[in-house]
Amino acid sequence: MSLFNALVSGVDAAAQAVRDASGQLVQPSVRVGITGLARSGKTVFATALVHHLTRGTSLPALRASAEGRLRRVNLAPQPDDDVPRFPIEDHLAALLEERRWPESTNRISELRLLIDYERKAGWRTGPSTLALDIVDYPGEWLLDLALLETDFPTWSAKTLERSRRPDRLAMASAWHAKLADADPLAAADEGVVRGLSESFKEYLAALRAGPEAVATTPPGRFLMPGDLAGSPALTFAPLALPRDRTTKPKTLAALMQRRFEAYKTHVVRPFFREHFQRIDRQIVLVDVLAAVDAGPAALAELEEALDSVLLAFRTGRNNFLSRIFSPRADRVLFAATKADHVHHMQHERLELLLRQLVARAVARTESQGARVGTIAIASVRATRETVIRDGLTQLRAIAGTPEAGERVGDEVFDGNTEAAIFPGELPESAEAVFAGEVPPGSLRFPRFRPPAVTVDAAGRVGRLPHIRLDRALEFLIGDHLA
Ligand SMILES: Nc1nc2c(ncn2[C@@H]2O[C@H](COP(=O)(O)OP(=O)(O)OP(=O)(O)O)[C@@H](O)[C@H]2O)c(=O)[nH]1
Ligand SMILES: [Mg+2]
Repeated sequence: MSLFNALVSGVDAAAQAVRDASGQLVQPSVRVGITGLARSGKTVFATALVHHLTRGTSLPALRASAEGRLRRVNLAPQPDDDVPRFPIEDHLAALLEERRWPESTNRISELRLLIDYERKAGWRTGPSTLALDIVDYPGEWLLDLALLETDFPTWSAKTLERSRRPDRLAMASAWHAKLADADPLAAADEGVVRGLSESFKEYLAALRAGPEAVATTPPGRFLMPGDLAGSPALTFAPLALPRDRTTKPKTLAALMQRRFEAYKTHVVRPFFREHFQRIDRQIVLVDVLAAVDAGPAALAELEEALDSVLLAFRTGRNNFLSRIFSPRADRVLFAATKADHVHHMQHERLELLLRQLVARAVARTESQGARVGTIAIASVRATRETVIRDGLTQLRAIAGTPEAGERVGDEVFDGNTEAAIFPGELPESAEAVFAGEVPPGSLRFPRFRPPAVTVDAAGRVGRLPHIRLDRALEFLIGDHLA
């Protein structure tokens, strides 16, 4: 590094474009990770973010926007050639032209935006450019971190034990039956391995579709394989091992153990090293409403999953994990999504529920030096507020177009009719849910279609409404635009 560069980067490495030793322009950049469990709203969040930044929407809570310092935001080629691109055009077309939500995704993807902005008045005023890299990846992958500290016999025993819980027995019965037929000490047979693995995956899928609604049983890639579907590293399953846990060479147990280790080496570690470790700012999206609606078991499962997610951000204290990677994310924002399903008078409660769910995990993460925030948002607001009169009482309700096939009470919607719906009152605390004080069916959160956007006489397409997306952005990148 030349003296000039050393001086420049020493003065303000983050805000100045500097040249590295080879004369290449080093662009200031910030990498924002967008994660959450399946269907939590990652893709919609990323799409809405790009939509508003590139369209120059006024975003009052994002200071650079409020102060009129955002000049222009453009898509740019992403920095990593080996990561799929976030298909922003398809997602925008779905929302704006077809009025439907983007397709579900099961792999990591990335997109780069170049934000031209004016620095704040002061000694380093003037135009600048920030590269904003957004990375959308399944939160289930973070749950795999715990596997790194586990060996095959321990993982097998724990996974089996959990599958024998009374509420899970029915879902696991087909897999348990296959397991009873398999002798761990018999010669390894690929057919048996595949059969067990398939059956185990069906159990995992049933868990996710079941009343608990969230899948927190690793391996995270079994239901979210990305490009690895069918590879040997994803073809294994727990075994009922003998008490002394012996695994002789060439046995079924030895092969399963080898695959389990391959999964850790070829799938889990590379993800943490090559992707997670490089994230500067992280947003974790949480569908609190769905979990509250699904009941105590789902909420407890969600709480546990969020705790595991945060484990990934506090490896500093864990000697074993910190040798493998050290995360650099210094801000983590937990966001309760789909807040447009309830009236704004309920938003405070929604955020409070989220805060209670992540409380334990947050305290530990903050002690690691990262700033943690919580917020209730709607990336795309699909409803508006209204009042339903019920005799003399007025109920604070929302109105939107429920998706075709959604039902509320006896009514089944056709996907084109608008309806006013009283979603019910959120409980005051997570404890109330755990105590069973929220009767099943007392909340109504049908899925709504995205809002219809206006098209003016000149053919210009209007903007997607949102709730507090700008506040989330300020938390995530506001300081980089100062
Ligand atoms: N009303 C409303 N619904 C939303 C919002 N964001 C997401 N949804 C709903 O949640 C579903 C899932 O959103 P996605 O963004 O696809 O979620 P994801 O986390 O990317 O899901 P996977 O890719 O399947 O893991 C959507 O299809 C919508 O039905 C929102 O802001 N408001
Ligand atoms: Mg997605």
